[in-house]
Amino acid sequence: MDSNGDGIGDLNGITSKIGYLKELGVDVVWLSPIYRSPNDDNGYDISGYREIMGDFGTMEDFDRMLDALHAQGIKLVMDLVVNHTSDEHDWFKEACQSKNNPYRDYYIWSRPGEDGGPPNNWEAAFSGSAWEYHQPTGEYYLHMFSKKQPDLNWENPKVRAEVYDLMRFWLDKGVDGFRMDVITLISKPFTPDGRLPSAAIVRDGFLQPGFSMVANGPRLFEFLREMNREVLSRYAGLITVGEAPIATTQQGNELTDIETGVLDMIFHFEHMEADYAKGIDGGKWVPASLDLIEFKDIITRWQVELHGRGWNSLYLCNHDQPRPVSRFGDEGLYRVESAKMLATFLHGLQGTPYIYQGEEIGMTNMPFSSIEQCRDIESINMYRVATTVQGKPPEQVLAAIRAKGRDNARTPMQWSAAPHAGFTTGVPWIEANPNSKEVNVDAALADPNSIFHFYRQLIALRKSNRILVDGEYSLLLREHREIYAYMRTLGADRWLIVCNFGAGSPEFSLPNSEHFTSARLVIANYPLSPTHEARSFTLRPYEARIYQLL
Ligand code: TEU
Ligand code: CA
Repeated sequence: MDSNGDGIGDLNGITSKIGYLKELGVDVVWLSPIYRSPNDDNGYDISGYREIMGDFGTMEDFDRMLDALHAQGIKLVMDLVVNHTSDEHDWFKEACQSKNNPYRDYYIWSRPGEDGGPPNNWEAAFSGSAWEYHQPTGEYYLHMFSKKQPDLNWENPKVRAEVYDLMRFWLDKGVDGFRMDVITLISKPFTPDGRLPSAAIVRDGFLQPGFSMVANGPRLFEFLREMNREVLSRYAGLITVGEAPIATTQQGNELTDIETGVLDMIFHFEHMEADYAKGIDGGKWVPASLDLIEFKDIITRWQVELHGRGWNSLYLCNHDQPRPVSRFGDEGLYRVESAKMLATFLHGLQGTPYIYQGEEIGMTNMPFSSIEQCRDIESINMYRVATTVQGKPPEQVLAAIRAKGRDNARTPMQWSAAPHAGFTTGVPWIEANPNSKEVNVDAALADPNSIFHFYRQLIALRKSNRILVDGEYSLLLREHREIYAYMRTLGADRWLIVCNFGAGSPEFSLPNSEHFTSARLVIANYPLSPTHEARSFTLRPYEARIYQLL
């Protein structure tokens, strides 16, 4: 929400909407980076860790927002982005001065490779080599994301001490925890002679995906244990969630184990990749439909394997992902039904649900018709490389951005039917979705059957039913291609969750091995007649039901 008409959402705007979050039932707000930043990657490139980005307000605005959240019993989790800084951070500016500058070793530098080119074949997340040549000192520096996001050298104890210090700065202000950006990438796999080896060749050309080389590196646990000892353990009741690309369930358990873990929970990406085309020519930008069986298998593995040991975070969307109703549901005819179905699926699982702004009113992907409408460096760089170097047709590349681009989740929050979705009285930094006339908070609050009120009910259910928190998960009907059904069990209590992931009308039938004498309907996204059946029934498009079986 923009409070001053400059077209950019800000801290005072958030403060003005705390009542809305409270009504939804939100307990914790995770805020994307609000620190000083040249904004090459929407604030994930930080040039001042103890300052607020001017566009977003002042430190006084921040303090007021934090107090107002706390006054409503809502916690605040900040984004901690310490795998890299901005190239405009003072540490990096110093590091560029000379090879023997005291800050040189805050970053990762390397002589050119044998052929005078980059030291290895890693590709950056935002296209091109992960190494940028620094002419004045004749060395390359590593950047796993944009070249304006140089990676910090966690091998250097001074870097770690700086990070712990800035964490204490925010914790001493009273923030309640951190969402740690790509935290599993901080330990790089240096060879004994200090080099970083090339990645295995999985596709044509010199550059190869580099993430798998830096994820879950050799000293990751050591660093996170140190962070716990030095910072986290000194504050009571913190919430920590680590972003963990390429994490397996085993790593998930190690990181979040209730006894021996270092974080409360992680964001893994496995289910976000279930609709990637497979193989070396596949990936995020190649459209593929969701294989529901594969999706179930991924979710089930995380539910079953972490139960009683680690802890899951549950999400279908964030600022890096397209809108779930467009991606896994139906943004047209069944927008409301499918958004409620996806919400039911998510809130029935074990773990901590994360709702991304606008998901609770069923906001959809943006119909981008030109790259000029996009703001995200990932999409802009990919578009340039795909349409020039790779010679792909612009319309085809744009279609991929419409389906998967991160800007889908970054268009203005749709507060009302007013111009620019009621987000700003000025010109928004990115265009609002044209459907804001119908899809907006005002309309959702006024309609008792809205997606918003359905989310509110689901959140309330979780707060009054231990089974949703602690109950064991078991998958039903694994082979079914349209229905995702599962059971939660806690002692003698059993809840059945049935979700139709498609626009068809499949038959649900509870396996004969499951016995019950009566069924109580907990929640559903369609009206049901008083005499309806719980053992077997025909599902309507995107129908979802939760029953308590007695
Ligand atoms: O994202 C890291 C990450 O691995 C992805 O979600 C990333 O956006 C995607 O791989 C790009 O293809 C985190 C932040 O959530 C993201 O917004 C930042 O751009 C990124 O780190 C760099 O800080
Ligand atoms: Ca503003």
